Amino acid sequence: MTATAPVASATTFRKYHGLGNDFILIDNRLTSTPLLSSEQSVQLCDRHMGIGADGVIFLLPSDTDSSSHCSMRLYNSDGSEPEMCGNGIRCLAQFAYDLDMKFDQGMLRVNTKAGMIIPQIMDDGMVKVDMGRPVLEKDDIPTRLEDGKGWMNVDDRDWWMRCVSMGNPHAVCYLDESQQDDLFQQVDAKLEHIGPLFEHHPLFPERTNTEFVRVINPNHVQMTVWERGAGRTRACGTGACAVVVAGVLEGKLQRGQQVQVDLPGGPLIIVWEEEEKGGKVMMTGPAQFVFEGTVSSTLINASTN
Ligand code: ZDR
Repeated sequence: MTATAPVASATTFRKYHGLGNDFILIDNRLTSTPLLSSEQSVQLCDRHMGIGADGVIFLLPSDTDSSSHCSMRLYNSDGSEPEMCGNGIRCLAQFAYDLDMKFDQGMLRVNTKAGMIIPQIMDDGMVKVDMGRPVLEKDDIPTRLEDGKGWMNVDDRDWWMRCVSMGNPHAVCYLDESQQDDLFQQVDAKLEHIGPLFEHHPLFPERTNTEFVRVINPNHVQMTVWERGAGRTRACGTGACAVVVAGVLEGKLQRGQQVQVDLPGGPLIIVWEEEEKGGKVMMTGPAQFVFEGTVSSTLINASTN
């Protein structure tokens, strides 16, 4: 038996990352059904037995909204399907650009399960994304915390949480400023322990992404993230947006100001526009092509059985 499967029955992919949040991109423009199942996607995300990624993203035709250029769907590395992905949509925009898709004045209108999201490739190669308006109503986030905020006792400690949806749910914790440097290190060191306790807490009916933040100054914060369905990742675009929205609501940051959010994989620039300017969140950051390849059909077929 040969080690390599016939190319004719295999699926081609490209790998991209945004600040180390890495994705397998599939050109799925010929059909509106994702070419891979959630189980197959889990296989491909495996860092030892697959390609390795935090998720698989499908570039689909625009079938639900004629004003869009395309649609995006994705699976987390655990096979769950999130509504949105901030770093992922920057990678999708770069992927579409590399496939020579037609943009409208540099912008790509993308249907997602969180509505229309509009990335734009800038002259310096960065991707700027109109992430839309944050969702703050508790039932829509969703969370059972009153008013979408409150204290939670997790791992024998009380945490003040502020919840925000950027299409997907986030619970943001600004660490007590008097001891934030120590706390940040402690939290980061035991993220694998406390992250799942937040992710699966009954206060979050759809589970949650969780961010812990320290303030460097009102235009600069640092965060670490435990992602729903993916665990510790190097970056989280929707998370960085949620962190800035929560920071404004908590009185730590200013609305309409540019904020640099340092993630483990590098910085993103986020602005939450004033209400009169539309109230949207704008995110700017990189999207990097890494390599392309063909998946062994043995791998794909194995995960369907
Ligand atoms: C956080 C994320 N990587 C991004 O960049 O926005 C999105 C991935 C989806 C996330 N794990 C979820 O909501 O389940």
